[in-house]
Amino acid sequence: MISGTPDYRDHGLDFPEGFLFGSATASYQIEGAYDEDGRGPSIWDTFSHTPGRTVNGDTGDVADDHYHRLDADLDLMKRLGLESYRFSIAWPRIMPSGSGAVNPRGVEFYSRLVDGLLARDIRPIATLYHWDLPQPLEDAGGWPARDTAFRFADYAEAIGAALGDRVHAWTTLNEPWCSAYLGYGSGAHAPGRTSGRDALAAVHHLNLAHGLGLQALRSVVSKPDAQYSATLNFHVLRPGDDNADDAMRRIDALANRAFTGPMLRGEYSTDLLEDTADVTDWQFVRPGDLEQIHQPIDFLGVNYYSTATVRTWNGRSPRQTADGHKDAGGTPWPGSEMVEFIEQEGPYTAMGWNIAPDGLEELLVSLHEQFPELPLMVTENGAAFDDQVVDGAVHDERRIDYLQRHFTAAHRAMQRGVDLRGYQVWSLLDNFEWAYGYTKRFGIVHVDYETLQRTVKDSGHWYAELIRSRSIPPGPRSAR
Ligand code: IFM
Repeated sequence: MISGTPDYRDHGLDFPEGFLFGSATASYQIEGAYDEDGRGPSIWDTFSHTPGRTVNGDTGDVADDHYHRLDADLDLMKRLGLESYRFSIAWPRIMPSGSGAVNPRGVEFYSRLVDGLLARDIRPIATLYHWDLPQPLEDAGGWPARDTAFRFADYAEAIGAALGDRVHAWTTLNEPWCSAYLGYGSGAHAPGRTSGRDALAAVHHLNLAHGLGLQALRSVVSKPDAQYSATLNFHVLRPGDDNADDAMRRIDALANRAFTGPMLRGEYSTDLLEDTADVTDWQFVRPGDLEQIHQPIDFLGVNYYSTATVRTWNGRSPRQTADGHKDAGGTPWPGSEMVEFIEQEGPYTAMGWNIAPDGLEELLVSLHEQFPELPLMVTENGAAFDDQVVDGAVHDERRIDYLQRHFTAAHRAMQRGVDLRGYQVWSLLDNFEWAYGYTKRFGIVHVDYETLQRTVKDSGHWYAELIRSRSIPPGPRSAR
């Protein structure tokens, strides 16, 4: 065993029984079959079909064709030894117009998926919303409209009733930060709107949807030990200069506490309301909403990729959006446009994101300190690199190195008392990376977009060994 390395390249560290090793995907990113079996259009269909919105005009029409290759993909998961699979359910397959009648063929697909997982002894972790809002609901106002939260609860009840006897864990929302601020603030994501006020209204209605959705699920799910959660993408902040305290506080309020506050404490923090007072008066928060949102959960899902370094804009250098996301004209930071995201020290992944495993350890420990009773799960972590298939193999050493270092970070957090229940690597398959189309490969399994052939990358084999041994194997740069 090698432990305590300064670069997080430990190996031989054991994970306890019950810790769930899995992998994650999302519906629009892998399924394809965008107009089959009664599926209605989502905001991502509209957005990706709008010229100029995605790199190369890529769409999710076919994606990985997972919809038609379900059994083979399930067998692949089994070969890797996955203990859990985190997938998302496409709301427009279940309720094609966003509300009203349930589409039995859509339900049937996810029912087969869940049964296929259970038959292979893989625990299903189902996310209800990973960004594919039915287009008719966007036409009626989208997430800035209060009604969308109530339609989400109806959808949660319908799918909860159908799958609630079998799903191990439910997640209401994936990364509502992206849905609200990239979808309605910067416009880099669907539906591509650029209004700070709408972005903040979306924040609140996503929070409300979480609370209403949890209650709806709990009213119909029959599996007695089913678990409930939400998944957030936290911004782990670093100071960009000696006067960065205010910049860090502002981004922490908008990105992190705007969701943990109402979901886990039943409040919006005063500084968030003050920072955004010129953008909105928050009158969309109605009496009783915070009680509806503040529902118990069994674990908090944590998505982590990199850190962000901020300072108050000094007017000298070009402004950047957070996380390298393309800025489509608006801001993802309503009321805090004076905060500048500055370039961080490398190395970087193909997304241009810095690799910082210490940020994961710090985040997990910090969440544990803030919410000591709340178990955590890493629901996404992984990296994009420009992988090539050579003689039938993909030697993605940099991804193995990335994963080894982040599993080490997770293990260190557990040694420091964090109740971490599992780790879902993003992603099982290369897939549609939103506005970047198919140009960024996150999979531990390579997908050839011409033939749709799957090739397990070296990182997939390395991860299979980690799961088999329940211990971090050496990586390409480990000290031996
Ligand atoms: O691909 C996305 C995923 O949909 C949400 N979390 C981040 C991933 C990488 O950008």
